[in-house]
This record gives sequence, structure tokens and C-alpha cells, in this order.
Amino acid sequence: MNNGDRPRPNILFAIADDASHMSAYGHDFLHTPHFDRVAAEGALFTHVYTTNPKCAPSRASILTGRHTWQLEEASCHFGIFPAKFAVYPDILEAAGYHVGHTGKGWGPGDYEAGGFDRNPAGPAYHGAQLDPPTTGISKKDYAANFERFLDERPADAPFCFWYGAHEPHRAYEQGSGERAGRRTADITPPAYLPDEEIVRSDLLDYAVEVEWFDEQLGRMLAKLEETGELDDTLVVVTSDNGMPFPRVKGQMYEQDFNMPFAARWGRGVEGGRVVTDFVSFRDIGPTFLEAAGLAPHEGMTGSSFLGVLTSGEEGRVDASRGHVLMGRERHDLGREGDLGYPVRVIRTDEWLYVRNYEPDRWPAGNPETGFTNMDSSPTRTLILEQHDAGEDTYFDLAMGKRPAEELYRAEHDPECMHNLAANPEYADTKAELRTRMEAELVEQADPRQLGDAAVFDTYEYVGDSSHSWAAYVARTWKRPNY
Ligand SMILES: [Ca+2]
Repeated sequence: MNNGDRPRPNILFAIADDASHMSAYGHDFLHTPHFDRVAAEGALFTHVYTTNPKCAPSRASILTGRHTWQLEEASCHFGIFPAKFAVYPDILEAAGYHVGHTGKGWGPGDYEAGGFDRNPAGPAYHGAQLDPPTTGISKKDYAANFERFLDERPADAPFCFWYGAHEPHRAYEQGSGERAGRRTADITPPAYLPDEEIVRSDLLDYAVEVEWFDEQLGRMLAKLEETGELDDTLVVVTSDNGMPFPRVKGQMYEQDFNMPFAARWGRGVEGGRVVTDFVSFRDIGPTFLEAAGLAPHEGMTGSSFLGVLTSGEEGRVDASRGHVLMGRERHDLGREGDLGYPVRVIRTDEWLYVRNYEPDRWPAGNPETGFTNMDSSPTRTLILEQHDAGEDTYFDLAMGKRPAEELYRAEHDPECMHNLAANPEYADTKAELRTRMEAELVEQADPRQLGDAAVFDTYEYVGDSSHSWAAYVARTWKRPNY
């Protein structure tokens, strides 16, 4: 479709860091009135998926409109972002948009080594700080940075702004949720985490951080209302990957990459709708370009869902949007040889099929160097203490080695607790999903599917290497006794 006679909109893209929950979905242990407002006055999506559930590769797919295995070094965490991949903020800037970002843009990783001279999310607007009453920890005032960005806008230029909160990424101030008046009795942990007081309290700490993200979003929406521009702005709110708890962030289950997602555009999007179309993060860039009246970019392999947004319809709007693919390669270091844990996944209306290519490796780091592919947290500590005491239910779920194939009825088992891959009743289903996924990976030129799997482990890691396998070997090396 084309953009008709609508003026090209401003674009406000708000992305939380590690949030799985918003109250619009019925998650009642937190309150996100501003996300909920965007959803109520626009569209609430139920099936939007990151390409890769870790900060840097997820954000790279958003910016480039490409799948994670189409991004070379930018497929990895703490890697290099090659500038040969065009990013939508640059394309919009060339078309006359005023662009900028605050907080966390693309990262972590090195964009300068890849040839960018600024963060691929756009020029940075940082600096403002606030002292929130609930925790006493100074926080970034993203909304004030947004106002400065607006003040610098040339007359008549539309804007494109990336609001990348650092929240609810860890670390948290332990107990901040309870001190803010939340009760651990009001929350039930998911089935893959121990139902213990410390886990409930950890989830409440996470909740107040999600709410900070939302509160700042609310101030940005209020500013746009004040200037009379809210209805001329396409507002999209989401998160880069699932919550920073064991078996979620960085892993390969439904709640690790099914993201909260709401979009509002007063002049273009009819409100009050729930949309079930499958959308991949690589579809976001193409959508912004189409909203701006631009032709699709040859470097972007995702497809615009602007037509879904502006259709006024709900439920499954575009019948072709019935599945997505996800995957991962190397995230953090710490596995033997610093190799990645490669996975590819297909999610259809009913099923989640997971292919673990190296089942002999540990999925979340390893016991020798620590489980470094899992953020440190009170919940992680509890599970490791249980493991030391011989209780492995939750250890096996989060840190344990996994079979080469997993199959979940994800629509009915979103916590992915019942692996049906070994059940003969579903052998045909599993084979069909695998065949379909592999054919699509070939079409998308995934090096792993084309016989060049080793390339992913050759990419440079630019983060802290103190948890690397080499550092572990150096620390534990003993002089031979001779
Ligand atoms: Ca993240």
C-alpha cells in the first residue's frame, strides 16, 4: 500500500531493555498506564518477536531490517556493527527527518570499528538525571533529553526519535519493589522459576524498573500532546528481549522473544484493536520507511506491516503473517573455547520448534567459568545454591544441557514446560516444522544452513574478556609437577 494523502508522521520508537511484561496484557504485578494507553488508542500486538533475544543482535535487526543471520558480525553480542548494513535512522535523516536517540541505542558492541561515526540509532541526547523517590538511585531523565532533541529540530522537519531506556536491565537495588509498597503475596513466579520469597521479591524489583521506563514514556506522550503533535506521531513501544531471569533473556523459549508491542498513530491507526499477526523485529525498519513515504530499501529483508496497522481491522489482519523464525549464535563468552550456542527456532500459530545444533555444549555458559550467559541475580544465585544442595529441577530447566530438538505447543504452553519432541505422536509435526524452517533459512542465506556454520565463531568479541575461556584457563593453570 502507499501512504495515501497522510502527511509523513513523526516517529517515536520506545524500547525497554529486557522487559517481558506490560499491564495491557493482564500482567497485574506491574502498572504501565502509558504503554496501555498507546495500546488502547492504537493496536496491541500479541505475536511480535525479536530475531535474537539479546541486546545487541536484537537492536541490529530493528535498525537494519535484516534477520540476525544476515548481519555477519552484528549477529553476535558484543560484536562489531558493519556500516555496510544501512540503518533506518540514516535513511530517514537523508529524507529530511530530524533524528536522535537517548539512553541505550545499538549496543553493547563497537560501531566505530564497523565504520559508523555515531551510534546507529542516531545522534545522542544524554545528560539529564533525576532522583526518584522510590529507590534513591539517580536515574536518567530520558524525557528531558527528548525535549532538548525537540528544541533543536529545524522548522517543519518531522522527527524520528529512539527512546532506549536502560531499564529494566539489571542491576537492581534489592528489595526496591517491596520498599515501593509491593507485596510478594501478589505475584506468582512462572513455572520455570522456584516459587520462593526471594524470586518473588526479585520480580517486584524488576517491576518497578519497567514502570520507570513507562513513566518516562508518559512524559514524552504528554509533551507531544502539549505541542499538539501526538496524533501526527507514530508511537511504537516494545522491548529488545525477555526479562533478565534464568531461562528467559538470551535463551530460546516463547517468553524470551515474544515481546510486548503497541503502536499508536492518531491520524493513521484506528484504536482499540488487538492484532495477532506475526511480526518480526526485522519488519520494524521497513514499516518506518513506508510510513515516511519512502520506497522499500534494498538492504532490508523484512516486510512493512504498515498495512496491518492502518487497516482498522483486528485479529489476524494479513493471513500470510502466520509464523516467524528466531535464532542465536555467540552471546557472552565463558563456554569452553568461547564458542557460541547456536540455535534456530520456528514459531507458528500453535508450535515452537527449537533446533539446538550443539547439544553437547552448555546453553547458558558452563560450570567451570560460571553461567555467564545469564545475568547475575538473586534468582540465579538461589538456583545455583539449590544445585549445590543436590536439587536440580530449576537448574536443569535454566542451565542444563538440552536435547538437539525441542517442540512445544507454545500457544497453550507459553512457559514451554512440556517438550513433545520425543513423543512419536508429533513426529510428523516436528519433521514438517524442521523442513519448513530449513528451507526458509536457505532462502535467507543463513551461513549455518549453507554449510559455513564455523564463521559465527570467528567474529571478534569486543566486551570484557575476564570471563572468557582463555582467562579461565590462565587463572586455573598449574605449573606441572616435575
Ligand atoms: Ca536487552
